[in-house]
Amino acid sequence: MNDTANTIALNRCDRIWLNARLATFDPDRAEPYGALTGHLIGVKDGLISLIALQDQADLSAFNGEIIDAAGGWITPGLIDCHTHLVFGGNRVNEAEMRLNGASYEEIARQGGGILSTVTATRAASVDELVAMARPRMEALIREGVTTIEIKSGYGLTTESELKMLQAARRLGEIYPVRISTSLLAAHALPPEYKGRADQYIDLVCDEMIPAAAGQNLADAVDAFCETIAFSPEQCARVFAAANQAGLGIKCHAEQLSNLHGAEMAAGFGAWSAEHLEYLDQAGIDAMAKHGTVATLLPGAFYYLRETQRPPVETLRRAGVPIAIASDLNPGSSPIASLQLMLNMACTLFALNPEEALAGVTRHAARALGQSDQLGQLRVGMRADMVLWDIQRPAQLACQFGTNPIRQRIFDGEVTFTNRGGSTDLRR
Ligand code: DI6
Ligand code: FE
Repeated sequence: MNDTANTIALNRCDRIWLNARLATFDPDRAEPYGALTGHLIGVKDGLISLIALQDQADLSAFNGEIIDAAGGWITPGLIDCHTHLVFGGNRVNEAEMRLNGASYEEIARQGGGILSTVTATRAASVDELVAMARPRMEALIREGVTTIEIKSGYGLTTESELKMLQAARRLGEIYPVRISTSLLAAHALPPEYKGRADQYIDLVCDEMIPAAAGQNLADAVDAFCETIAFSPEQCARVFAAANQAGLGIKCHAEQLSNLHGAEMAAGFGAWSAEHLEYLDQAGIDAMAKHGTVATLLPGAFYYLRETQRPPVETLRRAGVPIAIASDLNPGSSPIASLQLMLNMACTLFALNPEEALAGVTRHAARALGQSDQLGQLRVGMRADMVLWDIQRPAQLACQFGTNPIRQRIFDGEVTFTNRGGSTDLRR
């Protein structure tokens, strides 16, 4: 990787950034944030092709594009590794009920909650779902998010679950963003299966998972392991089917109670277990053993006014990688901001800024099974990056609301700049 003095070959780049500071999040670099100063970064064919000392580079012979970062920081593109960004309708009425005293579980038991979004989602076409999702997608793109995981789970029939995944894939065609999709058919029991949860799980395993895998609509399978959703045994059947279909595994676990869902999911080699407020030591040990990422979702904790915090210190001590995501959804986290989550992860869950940022870069990539190509500034990885007007990386977690993004870079191309230019965010 290191060339000799003054002979660094820039011909392996078609675009370079000079005068940047790099927060690489490369674990092989000792500095906090994997920070590098005095280095240029170059891209070619959508990949990071060079990271090298700037004063050893011969710029005179370079005929690609040169961008002056003017002392700004470049980080990997942000990754929101847990969202329910595609859905019909909204639940502002229920939010108002909760603000007047009703609980999330009470509303769910009355047929509201997830099921009211199911009704609205079933009634929508793919085009309508895409149209409704666009403002949420654009908000994340403006913040420097370059990869977004999107779950189904508001259709709960084969046809409407696939429709949600089609809408998610379509968003990835419209916008310069990488979409990772998860089939979350085991999110809630559809009303037509009332009292027959095991039969619904049969449908998920025998029909939905093979269909989603066969049409390449899902990258992973998720399940909501909770008293108001599905038991660990039912979720285990779903994950066995996911394994058989060759899909990744993710699990909503220990959000409202401890059913030992994370331990069960880790045993299936899950990429991640998510929420985890009620996670216990056995769950942590299993996640550490199997390399399962702990995805923490401070937006849902905040919005539901939870008081039980996830066991961050114990996760840390066990060496479980911690990711942070928005959980963007209409009920428990109607918040289209990953930058706000960086702050909440620190203020509510006591992560430090470096951990929070690793949680939306390197560890988020791992929670999507893509740690080999996303989430770090490293030669050979995808050139998804953000150039920020900040003095130090911690600013991204310690301030909120000013969005200090200067350039969003996707596949090596500058796709958004807040210094004028087009406001159309599409490809
Ligand atoms: N846990 C959550 O926080 C979301 N889904 C889940 O399993 C909530 C989804 C919703 O309320 O619509
Ligand atoms: Fe969720």
